[in-house]
Amino acid sequence: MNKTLTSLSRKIREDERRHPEATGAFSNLLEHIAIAAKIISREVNKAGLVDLTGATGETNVQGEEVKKLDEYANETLIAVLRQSGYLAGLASEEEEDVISVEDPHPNSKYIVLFDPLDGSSNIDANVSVGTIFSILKKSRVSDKAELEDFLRPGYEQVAAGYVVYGSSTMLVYTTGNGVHGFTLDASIGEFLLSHPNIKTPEKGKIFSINMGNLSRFDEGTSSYIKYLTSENRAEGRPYTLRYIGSLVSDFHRNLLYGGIFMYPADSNATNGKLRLLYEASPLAFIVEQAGGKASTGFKDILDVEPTELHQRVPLFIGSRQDVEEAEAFVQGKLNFTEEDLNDSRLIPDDAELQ
Ligand code: AHM
Ligand code: MG
Repeated sequence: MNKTLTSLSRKIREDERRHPEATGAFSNLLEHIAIAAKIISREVNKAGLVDLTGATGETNVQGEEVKKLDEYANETLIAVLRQSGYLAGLASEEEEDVISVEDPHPNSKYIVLFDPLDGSSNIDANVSVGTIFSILKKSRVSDKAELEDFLRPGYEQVAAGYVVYGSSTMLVYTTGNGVHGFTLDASIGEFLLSHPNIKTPEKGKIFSINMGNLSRFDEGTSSYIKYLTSENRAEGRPYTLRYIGSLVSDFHRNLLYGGIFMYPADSNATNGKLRLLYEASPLAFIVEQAGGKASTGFKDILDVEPTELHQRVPLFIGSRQDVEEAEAFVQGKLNFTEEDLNDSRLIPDDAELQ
C-alpha cells in the first residue's frame, strides 16, 4: 500500500496539537459526532430489512410527520453527545426546546445544534439522507446553556459539518480551516480522509430548486430561473436542473461539481422552508470555507441574527458567482425579459463549434 491513510481521529488530534491551549473538549465532541454518525449510518443502511422505515404516527414541532429513522437519529445524537461529557447543551430540529446538560464538566463550553436526519421524506425510497451539525461556544460562562446561547449568528460557529448517507457514508466538516471530507470504510469502522481541502468551483452549471413552487416565487427568483434556463451556449446556459429533495445530498453534489441550490421565499412561505440554525447556517459556514457563498438573497446567511430557535430563512447557496448573480436578480438589479430571451440566443453555429 503506497497511500497514506488519514483517519478522522488522527486529523482531529493533529488539528488539536496546533492549538496548545486546547483542552481536548472540542476534539472529544467531534469524535462523538462521528460515533453517532456511524450508528445512524448502520441503521440507515439496514432500514429496508428491519421495521425502521415509515412513520411513527406523531408530528414534530414543525408540524411534520415523524419518521422512525428521524426519531432514531435524534435519540442517538442526543444520547451520544450527552455522554461525551464536555457538552453544555444541544438543540435539535426535532425538539421543541433546547436541552441543557445538567451538572456539566467545567470544560463544557460547547453547544451543538443539529438536524438529525435531513431529507427524511426520501427514506422509504432508499434515497440519500443526511445529518447536519453546528458547534458554538457558550456565549457566557454559566453552568447551564440557555436559549440565548443558541440564538447566535452563523459567523460565531466554531465548527459545522454534515454526514451524507449515500452510496457510501461521508462526513464533511470545517473548523474554519478549510473543508475536509471523510468516507466511512465500514469494514474497519473508520472515517478516512478522501476529500482533503474541498474547494467549490467559482461558477457551476447546475441549479437545484423545487420547480413545483415556480408559480409562487417572487419576480426576482422567477426571472433568475428564466435566465438560467435560457439558451446561451457562449455563457454556458442553459443550466442543468438537479433536485433530489434531500438538502445534504443536493448541497454535497453542488459543492463538488459547482452550481446553486435555492429554497427561496414564496407566496406560501415568506421565509422559505429551511431552518436557519440547523440547515442554512452550518452549510453556509462550509460553503464559505470552500470558497462559495450563501445568502438569503439580500444578506449573507452567516450575518443573519436569529430570533427564534426554529426560524426559517430563504436560502441561495453554492458557487460564489452563481449566488451573486441570484442575489442581483432577487434584489431587482438584474432582470430577464422575453426580449432578453430572444436577444440571448447566441448559439454558435455547428461550424463554429467544430
Ligand atoms: P426535513 O429537515 O424535514 O427533512 O426538510 C428539509 C428538506 C430538505 O432536505 C430539502 O431540501 C427540502 O426539505 C425539500 O423540500 P421540498 O419537498 O419542499 O422541495
Ligand atoms: Mg432538514
